[in-house]
Amino acid sequence: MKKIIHLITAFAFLGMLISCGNNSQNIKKKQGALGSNAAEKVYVAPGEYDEYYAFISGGFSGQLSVYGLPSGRLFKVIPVFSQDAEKAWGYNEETKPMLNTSHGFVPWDDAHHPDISQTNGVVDGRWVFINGNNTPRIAKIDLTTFETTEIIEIPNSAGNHSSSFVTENTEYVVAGTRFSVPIPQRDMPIKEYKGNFKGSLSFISVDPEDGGMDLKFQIMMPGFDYDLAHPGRGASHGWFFFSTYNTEEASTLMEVNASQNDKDFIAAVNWKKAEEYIKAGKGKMMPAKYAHNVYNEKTHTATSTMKDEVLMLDASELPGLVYLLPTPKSPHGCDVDPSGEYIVGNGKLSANLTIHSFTKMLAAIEAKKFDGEAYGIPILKFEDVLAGVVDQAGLGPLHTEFDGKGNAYTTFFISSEVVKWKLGTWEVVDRQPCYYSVGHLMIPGGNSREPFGDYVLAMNKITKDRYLPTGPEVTQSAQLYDISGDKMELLLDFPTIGEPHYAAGIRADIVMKNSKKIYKLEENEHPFAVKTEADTKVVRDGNVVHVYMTMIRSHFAPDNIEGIKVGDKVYFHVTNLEQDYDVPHGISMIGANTSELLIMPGQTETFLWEPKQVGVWPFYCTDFCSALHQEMQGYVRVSPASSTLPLSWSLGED
Ligand code: RUQ
Ligand code: CUA
Repeated sequence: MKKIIHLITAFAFLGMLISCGNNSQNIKKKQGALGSNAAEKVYVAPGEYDEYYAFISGGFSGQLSVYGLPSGRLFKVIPVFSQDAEKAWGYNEETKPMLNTSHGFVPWDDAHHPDISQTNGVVDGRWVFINGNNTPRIAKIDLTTFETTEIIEIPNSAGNHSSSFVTENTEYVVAGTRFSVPIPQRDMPIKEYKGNFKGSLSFISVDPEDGGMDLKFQIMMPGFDYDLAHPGRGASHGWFFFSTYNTEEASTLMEVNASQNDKDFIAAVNWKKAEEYIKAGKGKMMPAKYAHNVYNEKTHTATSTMKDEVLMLDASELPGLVYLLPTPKSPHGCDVDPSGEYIVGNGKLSANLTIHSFTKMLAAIEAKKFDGEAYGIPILKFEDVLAGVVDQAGLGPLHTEFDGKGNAYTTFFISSEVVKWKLGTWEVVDRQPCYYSVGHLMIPGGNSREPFGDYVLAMNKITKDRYLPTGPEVTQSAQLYDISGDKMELLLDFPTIGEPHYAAGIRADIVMKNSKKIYKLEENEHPFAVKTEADTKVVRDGNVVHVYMTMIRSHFAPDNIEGIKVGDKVYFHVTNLEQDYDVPHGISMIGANTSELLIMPGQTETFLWEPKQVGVWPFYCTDFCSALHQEMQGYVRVSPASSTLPLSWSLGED
């Protein structure tokens, strides 16, 4: 007990420490090390473009925000695991199925780690993947439309945190469970956690053509907490590394009970071996209920399919599938350098950073030099796999990124700084304070073979006095440093949406040339689309009414509707007939219990209106689309439920 109190005091002290304190010619080119001052380096003149896109997780907002670097300007907030009134995401009939899960409609999640798709180990700018922690899900955002187009739920997982990271050719998006649970879920005493709860690591394949995701297999693991992960690359392509904590397998007072072991593990998973085992029929299908939601760009509509089984490989039974690398002490970040040789484990409670060598790991495996096992999984000897140690670099290390020039950058939460150190010599070469308590950091392309090593973005948990106060809650923030020279230079603070965890960055020209401008009307296969005003109509089926409506500058067709009755369910299916870039129209209906719809050129969206009161009710365009935007309006006449007034609709008849 004495020991416990001692530890608690130590943590309280740590807590105190924390709380004090292709138009490429248009793209801004950095001024380099001789640039005169910080303001100039982040200034992107009016009409010019930023050099990089940064996709910053929204944490508990369930969203992904899109910023430009170096300016820190916000371009878009992409709803992923959220309902968003601005985009009608999760409100319109087309996107509601995207938020379906085995627990029903869940319009929220905690999104942590975006990662950009790769080809040959280099970010290719096709998709961004991001995890939902809370109700475990992985989402895919299409970077032609900057919209979420697929969400797959992860069964046998809880606190889907060591996710979502892609392999070198986006063969897989990989997701690991943070919390171990009974697999399959069942009613059992919590106190029997040890040995009975299990972890799972999920491998979701990505179709190289259309990006379609499929949960290919899961690996059943001991009941540890799987915190973060990164893929091998280069020589270590085919492996995946996961940091673990709570190798004590405690279920209560974790801050103490999961901090007992001197070393936890980095689990090295040989996924090519997993594929061999699957071919040899060593996987077992087990029942598992999870939703797979896909947005179809042709029909502009999402569908949700409930799946009922998953292929499971048991790491305890399949030799060579997983090895455990001892790593001090409750490691958080698990980062792999651009060459694929070094695996960096950031022990939150350790004074040192531990770097493992992939080559040494293979040699130790080859020589079968094991130091015992955990549930049948061999443990390698710490000394045998160790490449080096960065000694006493700071307090509370969390995450590491790489600049592609032989340097690594690690965040320290407690001492609130980014520390730059050299791969191979392990010496610290620079450090810069963060304001305050930095979590993740991001170098564009940082999780790849070829980082763009110009900037590092630190994402901070606490801002205190850095911005104008906004009541008890102040914004969280990112800080941009120039790392093109020997010394890091702080350039900019900018506020973020929600709580930023990880971010992913890419050179702008790779993405912008693919950006979609309009939806072509002739390709619109929405079942309720109408492509000319002549085809617009209103159809009654019992108390369900379908309005086939169009919008174009500056009117709706039809704009007068009569014959609607109290108690009807009225679906407005609205097609924007514009075929010009950046000419959306909106529509909103008084009393409608949804969001307004912002409809892109050539797109069809649907909202439901259930009129409760007799009267003549207006609707209008919500997006200032033309000089006569204010004239873009209409009326619906609602009669009593008993009315026999027939349906009629018109445009321009006085
Ligand atoms: S976490 S601040 Cu959710 Cu990636 Cu480390
Ligand atoms: Cu259409 Cu305003």
